[in-house]
Amino acid sequence: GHQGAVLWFTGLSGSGKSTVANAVDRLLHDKGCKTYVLDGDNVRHGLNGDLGFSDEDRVENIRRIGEVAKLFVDAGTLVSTAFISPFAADRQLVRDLLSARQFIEVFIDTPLAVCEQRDPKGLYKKARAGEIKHFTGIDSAYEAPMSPEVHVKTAEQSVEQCAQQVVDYLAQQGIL
Ligand code: GGZ
Repeated sequence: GHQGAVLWFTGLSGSGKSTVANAVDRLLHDKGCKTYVLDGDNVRHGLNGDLGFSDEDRVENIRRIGEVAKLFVDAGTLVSTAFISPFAADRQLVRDLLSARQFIEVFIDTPLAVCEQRDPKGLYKKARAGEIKHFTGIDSAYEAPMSPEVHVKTAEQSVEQCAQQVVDYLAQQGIL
């Protein structure tokens, strides 16, 4: 058996949060864990469909996601959240909702230059052209975690290696 916890992925757009979170989810599911992934696809269209990308809306986005993640933890699930969550204070608020072992901050540390080169949706190009305002890393801040539980460098390892690094941490902590 395992205990409920949040794997809180944070990083720039295009850093690989969702990709690594989904790879971790697959590994955990294969071990028989109860898992779930919260990301833009299932949260920003529905629950948070009323929110945009102003500072205020991002704060509210993360607050609601934190509360939902806590419900999953209460249900004994290993829930992975994949949102930029650019502000340290907002991530701290979520951390404070949970016990120390229940909140695992996973910093997907991919240099801006690499994210911009990947630009899977062409959003950086649009942000540079001024067609998207308040884009994280361009004209909106990203506050990197000071002491994440897991520090993943996607530019230096494969997706599978990144995912395994997260699973190894959970095993080390006795969560699995
Ligand atoms: C950042 C934006 C923006 C702006 C739209 N800034 O690469 P993506 O497309 O799939 O990931 C980004 C996603 C960010 O949503 P989050 O809910 O993770 O953000 S936050 O935690 O800051 O609330 C990007 C797209 O939405 N996107 N406009 N201005 N990303």
